Amino acid sequence: MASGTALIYDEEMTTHKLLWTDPICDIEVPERLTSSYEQLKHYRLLERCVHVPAREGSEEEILLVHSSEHLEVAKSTRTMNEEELKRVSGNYDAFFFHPNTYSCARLAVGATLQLVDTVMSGKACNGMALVRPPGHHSQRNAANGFCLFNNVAIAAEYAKLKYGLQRILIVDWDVHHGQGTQYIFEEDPSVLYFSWHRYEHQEFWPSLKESDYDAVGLGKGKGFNINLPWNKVGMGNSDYLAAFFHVLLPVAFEFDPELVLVSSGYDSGIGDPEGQMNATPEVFAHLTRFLMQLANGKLCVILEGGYHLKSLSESVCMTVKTLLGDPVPQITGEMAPCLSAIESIQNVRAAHKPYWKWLKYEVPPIKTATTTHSKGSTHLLPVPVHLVKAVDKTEMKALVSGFYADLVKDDRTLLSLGSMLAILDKILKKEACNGIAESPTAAVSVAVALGHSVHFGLQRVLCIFVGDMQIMPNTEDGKVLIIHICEKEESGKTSSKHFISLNWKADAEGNDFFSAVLGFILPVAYSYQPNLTVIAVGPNRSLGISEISLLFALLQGLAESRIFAVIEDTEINLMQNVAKALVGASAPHFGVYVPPTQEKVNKIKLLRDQRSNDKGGHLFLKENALLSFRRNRQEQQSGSNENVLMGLGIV
Ligand code: X5A
Ligand code: ZN
Repeated sequence: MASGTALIYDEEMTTHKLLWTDPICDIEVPERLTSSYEQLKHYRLLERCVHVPAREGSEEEILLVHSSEHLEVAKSTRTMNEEELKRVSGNYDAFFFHPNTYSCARLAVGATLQLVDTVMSGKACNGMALVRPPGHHSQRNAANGFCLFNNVAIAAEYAKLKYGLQRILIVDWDVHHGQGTQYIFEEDPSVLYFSWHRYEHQEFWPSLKESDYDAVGLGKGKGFNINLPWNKVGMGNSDYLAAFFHVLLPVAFEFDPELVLVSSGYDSGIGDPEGQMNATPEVFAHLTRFLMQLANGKLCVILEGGYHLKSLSESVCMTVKTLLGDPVPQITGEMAPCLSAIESIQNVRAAHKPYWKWLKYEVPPIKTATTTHSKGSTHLLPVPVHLVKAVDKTEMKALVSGFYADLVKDDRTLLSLGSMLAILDKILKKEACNGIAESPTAAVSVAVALGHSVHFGLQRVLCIFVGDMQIMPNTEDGKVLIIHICEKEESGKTSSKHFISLNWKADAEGNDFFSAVLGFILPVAYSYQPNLTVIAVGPNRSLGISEISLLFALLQGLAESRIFAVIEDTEINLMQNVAKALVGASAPHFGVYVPPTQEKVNKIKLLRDQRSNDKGGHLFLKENALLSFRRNRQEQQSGSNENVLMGLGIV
């Protein structure tokens, strides 16, 4: 069993530098190498590594990946003057030549191959190469994004050839998409390429369609190219860990590589001017530690980007320290990935589900979602909830104009519909388990929500209205069941198969509502088997806060706990209690159970009878069933377990 960590570095690679002004390229400086190296020295990590000299990669090795034209152009720059260098550089997107560039690039290739040899021969079990220029943007026939030769891609081809490897994993945690590496291995199932990258819906460099999650590889290589685009800046430790847990690691373990190469850019770390991300240096210790579990520990880390010298050098140290086997530092901060990250993760998982068995399990959704605007009362919620960005006004106008234009009377309504739909979408896509929306007009919001849910494809939506509400006519026939709980008898509206009017005014203690919930609402709900439960609370509600919380608490057994709350004219107290019930923080407290009045018992009985006539299967207890249950309960006191089960209808 091999041991030791190799470190490969050659000061010569600091001689490649920008000779003119170019605001795009001026961050790729020689100090990136020297400051990383100095920091390794400072932490006394250097002296613990096995030092392996760099060498120049041969032309033959470079030709494993690149065209001879590309090699010749690069070679020809050795003798050029500044003006000529500038002209050739201008042929590429974000690259600069220096008379020493060619030689440095050959050293970068050779250093990478030395690392592969050291690890493959067992002289060390893992290691890192500090190289410049970087490689992952470089393509068969072109320099690109500070890269001349694709060091890591050459190393993969070299390892396949020299050691007969059949499965190599490349993990590209640089913040940019290594499109060069993707192109080289697109059709190659023996190299699994994973890259996460700042993308912002194709706004961020290199702004390619093929950097998105749906680029999964081509031909035989289908499933072996994994892109995880970050559509927001500010991704942090938890987003990176979630990406490893839910995308990279399941696939990597299933792939079972014989060697792991890391395109190790640290521009994905905090402080980097390119990445604008928030991950701290410690996260790289964790990422490294995870990858050490693959390929019998054969892990080669090769430097790519990283432009904040302090962040870069600290992250390099975290990586090397972990390669050496030191304990990994604790990760601090919020441990839940952000919604945008979850969205990207879910998209890439969906795109790769056909190719990887281990992606088949479901990713747990976030618990409760709500939006930021809508009067800004969310900070008063007593429990952690996820904030969703509302759909913006123009987007919203376009969306509602199709179906619901007639419902939208003013801007405030439009705005609240925007928040409402953003939350509902998370629930429909199973990215959030449940959510709360505030609305100035709950009836309108609910009408839109129901339409939207049915449009999305839900077959059964249970909707419980509490309070006075002008319930919009429901045109989604059969797909929505409405229970309206209100104080006043509704004239002209009779209960039907899909509409139930339940007049109920809770007594002072409120706990006679139990009998309505247990005796009617839950049985109806369970026999309906909704895919989503919507609970809307409007004005003049006849139920108190604890009765409403009870509804939320007890309806979580349905629709995979998917509950959407729409609350009109926020009463912060109500919001707080609903939020508590949704995150499962606490159940409402009731005093002593008071049986309902005869009038209420009759009311429930009447509704039940109506329902029973309508529908075949139901969960109402018939009088005799109730009797037999009671009898068994009495017998149970004599201590027979079987009778308990019988009482519960299990045997
Ligand atoms: C290796 C690397 C970034 C190029 C950015 C060009 N390249 N705007 O991080
Ligand atoms: Zn980069």
